[in-house]
Amino acid sequence: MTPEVPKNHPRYESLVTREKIIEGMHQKIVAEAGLIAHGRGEAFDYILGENTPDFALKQEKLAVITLLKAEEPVISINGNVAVLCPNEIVELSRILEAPLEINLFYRRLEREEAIKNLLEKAGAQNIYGVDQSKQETIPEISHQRRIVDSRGIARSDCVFVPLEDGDRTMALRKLGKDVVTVDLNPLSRTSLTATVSITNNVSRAVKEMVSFAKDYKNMNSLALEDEKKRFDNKALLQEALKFMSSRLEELASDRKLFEV
Ligand code: PTJ
Repeated sequence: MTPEVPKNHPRYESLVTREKIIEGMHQKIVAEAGLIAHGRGEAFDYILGENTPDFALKQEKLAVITLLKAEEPVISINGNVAVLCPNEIVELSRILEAPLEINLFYRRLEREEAIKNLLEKAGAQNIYGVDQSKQETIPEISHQRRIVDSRGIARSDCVFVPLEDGDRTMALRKLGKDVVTVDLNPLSRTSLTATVSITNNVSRAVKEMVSFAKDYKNMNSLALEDEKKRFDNKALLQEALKFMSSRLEELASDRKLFEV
């Protein structure tokens, strides 16, 4: 049973999100390690100011363009993402025409079922990753995530993998696939090796990507290519780290902060 979070609590949003993750774990949607992952994310989000900075909006635009230009984009879903932004990820999948595939690090049938139900409630129709007759193995990946859907990740040229572990990102890149990710830690192996890294909270990032996807969807291919040239993934990732470090410096020099 989760406690009521008082609306006037100064950290209301953060506490409500934390409760969603805990409740998700009780419902077998989120892995136990998902709680630890969430805590790590929260710490980085605190440094970010719990808002989307300009560089992240640019990363999100580059991510959406990359997914729109892909031949067979796929969105990989894990427990944390399913709980944090089910409606938004289903909408993004619809706009980008990128199927959703459940692909878990801590793979268990009951979790796959629970995530499938949650996504269906949010409006998803054809969810990959749960039909055993369509399973294929990617030998380059060393853990449970090697089992993928033959209609989805197996043949996709561009996989969106929010909140990912580094091994799979590297394996998918080695297989020649583009990888788009969201990870609040700009120094994680995932962030460093993805084709496009978004340094933002997945709850904000996916919502903003939906809005960019609506804008870009009707752009012709040449205009989209020109727009893409405005953004450089590595430079934006460097900007993310510089942003975090200068924010820490600013906070450290803010005397008022220490007068509480
Ligand atoms: O549901 P499963 O079984 O597939 O497991 C999912 C987790 C997330 C538990 C699994 O993939 C895992 O262990 O991931 P890691 O290696 O802990 O990496 C998660 C990354 O996501 C870390 O770098 C966190 O900083 C980051 N992160 C956590 N919460 C958020 C986040 N990034 C963006 N938004 C968040 N809300």
